Amino acid sequence: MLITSLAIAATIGLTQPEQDDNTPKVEFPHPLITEILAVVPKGDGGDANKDGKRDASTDEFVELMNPHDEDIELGGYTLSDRNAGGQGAVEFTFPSMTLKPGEVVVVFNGNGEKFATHVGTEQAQADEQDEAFGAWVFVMENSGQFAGFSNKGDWVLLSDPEGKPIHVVSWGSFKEKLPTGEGLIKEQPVDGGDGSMCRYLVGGPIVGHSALDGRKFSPGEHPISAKMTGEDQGR
Ligand SMILES: [Ca+2]
Ligand SMILES: [Ca+2]
Repeated sequence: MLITSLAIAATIGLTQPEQDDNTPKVEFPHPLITEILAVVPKGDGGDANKDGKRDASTDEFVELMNPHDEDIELGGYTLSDRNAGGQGAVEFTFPSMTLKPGEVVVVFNGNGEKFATHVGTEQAQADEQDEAFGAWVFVMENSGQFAGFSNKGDWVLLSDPEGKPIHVVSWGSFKEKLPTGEGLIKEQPVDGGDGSMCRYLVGGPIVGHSALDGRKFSPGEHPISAKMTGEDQGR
């Protein structure tokens, strides 16, 4: 009887893999994209990197986290957009670093920016997590001021250290064909809203950040519910 039940459970498990909001969109050992800021809000409210001024390119960022219960080795993973290279392309390769379960990493566009605090680059990770963001912070050091995400249509592609496309989040319209590959996870935000595109649950959809909690973005903060319901509620 027991064996039969297990056999049935195993069969169901094989044919209908669990798909719920708490099952990460990506399998181990891959990190999960949890937020993308492509359309930087206008005015002082758009200063996502907290350097004191709003900039349409440098305040852009991609946030990822480790949704698994084992360490992730991030070294060699890349972030890129629809531009194939050269002018306007967003390209970033993580240096060797370990991302522990639940840890968050933010990669700012940051072209030409001088960050005062603990910020990593493609060459080396930061010496410690940045207190201002409560996360590991990196800067892409893109080659030109026009290297950034298009507001009208673009994508963020995460590829593994072997160059295999793992996860792509796209928005708007563009003439390029989306990347393809076996097992590639493709997502589009449910509702762009304004501000960033944000994932509330590790297996849930990506939606407009402002629709979730009224804020425009939250680099370094995942899940966002922690700040809204916890010790910062009365701030
Ligand atoms: Ca800024
Ligand atoms: Ca966030």
